[in-house]
Amino acid sequence: MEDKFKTNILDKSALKTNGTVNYNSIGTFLTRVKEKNPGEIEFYEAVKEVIDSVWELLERHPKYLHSNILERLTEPERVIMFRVPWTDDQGHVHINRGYRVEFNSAIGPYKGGLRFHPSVNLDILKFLAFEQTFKNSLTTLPIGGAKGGADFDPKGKSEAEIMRFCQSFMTELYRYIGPATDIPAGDIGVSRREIGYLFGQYKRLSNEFNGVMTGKGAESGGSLLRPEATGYGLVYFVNEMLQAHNKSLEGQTVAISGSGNVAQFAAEKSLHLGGKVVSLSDSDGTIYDPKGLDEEKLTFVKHLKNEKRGRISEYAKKYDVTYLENQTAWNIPCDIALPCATENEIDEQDAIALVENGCRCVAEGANKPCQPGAVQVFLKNDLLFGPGKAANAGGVAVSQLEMAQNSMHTQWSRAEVDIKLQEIMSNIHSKCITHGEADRSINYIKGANIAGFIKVADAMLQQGLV
Ligand code: NDP
Ligand code: 2IT
Repeated sequence: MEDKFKTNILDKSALKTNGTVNYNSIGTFLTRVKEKNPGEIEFYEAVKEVIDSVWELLERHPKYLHSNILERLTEPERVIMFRVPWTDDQGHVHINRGYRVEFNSAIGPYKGGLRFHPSVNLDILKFLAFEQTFKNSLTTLPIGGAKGGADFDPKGKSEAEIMRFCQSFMTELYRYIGPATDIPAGDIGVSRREIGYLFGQYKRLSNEFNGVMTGKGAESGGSLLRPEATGYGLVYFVNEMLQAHNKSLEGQTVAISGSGNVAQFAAEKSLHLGGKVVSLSDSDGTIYDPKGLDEEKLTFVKHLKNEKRGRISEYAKKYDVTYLENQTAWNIPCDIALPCATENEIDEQDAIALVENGCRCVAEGANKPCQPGAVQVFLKNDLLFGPGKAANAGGVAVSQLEMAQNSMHTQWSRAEVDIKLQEIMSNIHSKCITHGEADRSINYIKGANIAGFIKVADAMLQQGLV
């Protein structure tokens, strides 16, 4: 049976079986993705990266092509779009657009964050939900992939406005989610504060206190170490990559972008492991502190960003260091770069600058912060490159640990969660090596994509055409 299909694929003609059309080359498949999702550039790039990695595997295992698993995997199971009306403190009416992209539930209930940012649109959320599907698979935990959010800008809003927006958003979303169906969490612009308001409204509407959301405050059933998990996990992953190449973080200079949840705790764990963190940023600019952050400076950043909701330029004023207005961190000399702000923040020129300034390791705390051209520069120059779906998976992994604790009505200690997080990041690293080992080096992108793909695809085959 397999041989027959293999012959058909090599015939270079579209393979027709039972009315389904499969694809005889990456090119024809990707053209079809482009045509079906016009203008969705971010989604297309995310799909292309995965397909480039897994195509060889598909050719060796025609069962995937025969069952048209690629087309099934690139079509979200469900997309929900809805109106979010709310009033500001002056009584003016505003309308935002809310979304939940429930991408794939083959290995578990839909799971992924909510993003509140003016740039949110369907393309970005489909890309993030697609990535999330493979990331969640890589964690080895039973969670499917989703993403959601709204084109709402939390900046400059009062506490009451944030609460009213969250309540209105959840008043629509609550009917589609549940602890065994879809479990949202935070992302850009959605932190413990917003999760609290969203969860409160869900509880009120459903009359159930359950594990429908993760990233809750510890008093509301949140897991200890969830706030730290993405940043800590990122640095644990970097440590694994360095150790596999007989290196360590001790004494290394680390450039970090962003100053939100992921960046803060990536900086904290880098400090714990002996790194020198020289930069942080926000959408207005970057601070360059050649002496490096310490615990006191980091406490200042957390207060500035999480309580005061100020700008990172205030760090430069307080500690009398360089502020690079409207500039990124990628011209700063460093050994390790950790982009932790948003997608596409490192382009090809930035990548060349990083390499020329001595950077040897890049790991993505954000989702796809490195543009495809930048990734090529890193690979050509033999840098260690940790793709987001592996390197930043610690956040969603601890979210799943929060679900587990909620369903058992218990709370694990910080130390217990930390040990599990380290084990998970180490397992993800091992999977990347298993599937990404090449002649002299490890292609972590290929390793992560193949490992993530196999589990989801096999589960889909087991469950039939649904
Ligand atoms: P936060 O909202 O806490 O912080 C985001 C940071 O990135 C802020 O410093 C923000 O600056 C900056 N930023 C956001 N958008 C832009 C932009 N368009 N241009 C420049 N800077 C920008 O978000 P998180 O730290 O939670 O998320 C950061 C990244 O990590 C995202 O890519 C997210 O998808 C990813 N991620 C998050 C996880 C989590 O658990 N939170 C898990 C895995 C990945 P400003 O305040 O000026 O907007
Ligand atoms: O991109 C991500 O992995 C997240 N924003 C975390 C998702 C989650 O469900 O914890």
